[in-house]
Amino acid sequence: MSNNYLDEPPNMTPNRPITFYHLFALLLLLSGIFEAYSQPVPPDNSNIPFLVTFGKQASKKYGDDDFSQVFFLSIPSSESDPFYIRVFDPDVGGQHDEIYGGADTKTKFSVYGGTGAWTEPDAQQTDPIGKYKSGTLLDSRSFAATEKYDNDWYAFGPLDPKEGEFVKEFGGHVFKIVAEGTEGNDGNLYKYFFSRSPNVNIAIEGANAFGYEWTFRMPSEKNAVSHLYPYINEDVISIQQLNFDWDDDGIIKIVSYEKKGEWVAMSNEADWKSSTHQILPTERNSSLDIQFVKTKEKAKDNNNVCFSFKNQYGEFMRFYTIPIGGVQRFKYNVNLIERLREGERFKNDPIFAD
Ligand SMILES: [Ca+2]
Ligand SMILES: [Ca+2]
Ligand SMILES: [Ca+2]
Repeated sequence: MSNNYLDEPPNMTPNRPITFYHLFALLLLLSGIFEAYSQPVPPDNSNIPFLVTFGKQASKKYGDDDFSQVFFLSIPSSESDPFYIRVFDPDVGGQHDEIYGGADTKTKFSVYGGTGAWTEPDAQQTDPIGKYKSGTLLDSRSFAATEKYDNDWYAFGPLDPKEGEFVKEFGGHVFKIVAEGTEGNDGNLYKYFFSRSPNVNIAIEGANAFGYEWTFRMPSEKNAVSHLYPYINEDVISIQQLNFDWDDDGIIKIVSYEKKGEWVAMSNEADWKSSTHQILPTERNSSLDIQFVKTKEKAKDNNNVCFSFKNQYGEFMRFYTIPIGGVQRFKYNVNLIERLREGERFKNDPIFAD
């Protein structure tokens, strides 16, 4: 391909045969389709290696505030084929897990569907209190340390999509999976995949997963950046972010069309920090990019952190694995000089100070 193609701006010549730009556009389209099919939790686009749930005797200094983690899966109502909830490394021992003084921890995974699974107000809170286990229990299993499921998958199911709670707002049926650290003081590190198959990961088209509070392990590499993508609907005018046990591991910042990197108040050891941030109309109907950036010289290798968001009404907000409305990027001016100036301006921006 000649350099001419690369140097020309797109869409200048009508009736042009297939060009670099067409191929590029096709590639973008295909990557978009691929994205809509991918359903691991945490998602690939988060750069979060594992979810974490500790046993209830664990110290909160290990990074889990409540020894419980809840996710929801929404499946389009047109779906009728059975599916499986696959859990990677559900055991608490051997590889991946965080063990203190012997592996004595049990984690119970429970799958709920039916009326109230999501619509029960307690299910949309972030603490494991009240009727948060609402709905119909469809399947449940406890795991301790076991070689059989160490560094390997366990599959709940087959599940019938119609057994989820029908929610008109989502155009589909919603399932809930609760992970509880019922015994012990160790950390269970695990991942989910919502799959067509019990034995391999085959994504369910159009499905999406979300949680209100994510407790997760940061990558161990220095300068690593992890992401969460809270959806900002048209009613949001301000958000309150809450984070627990960040352990002074670097910077947590909000990136959006309007925010190049607005720092949030950051927690240290076993405490919560929160801060409130304004949302502009241009930041609505799509997802913010919350970046967790490891900046320290001595990177921590086992930092677990919890994160959640409230809107101005005090309602917890959903972080989807496939960001709704796409992920916002800061809107640089198109003019290169302006863009460079903006980069300069924001470099020294104090942004948010606690
Ligand atoms: Ca393990
Ligand atoms: Ca232990
Ligand atoms: Ca931590």
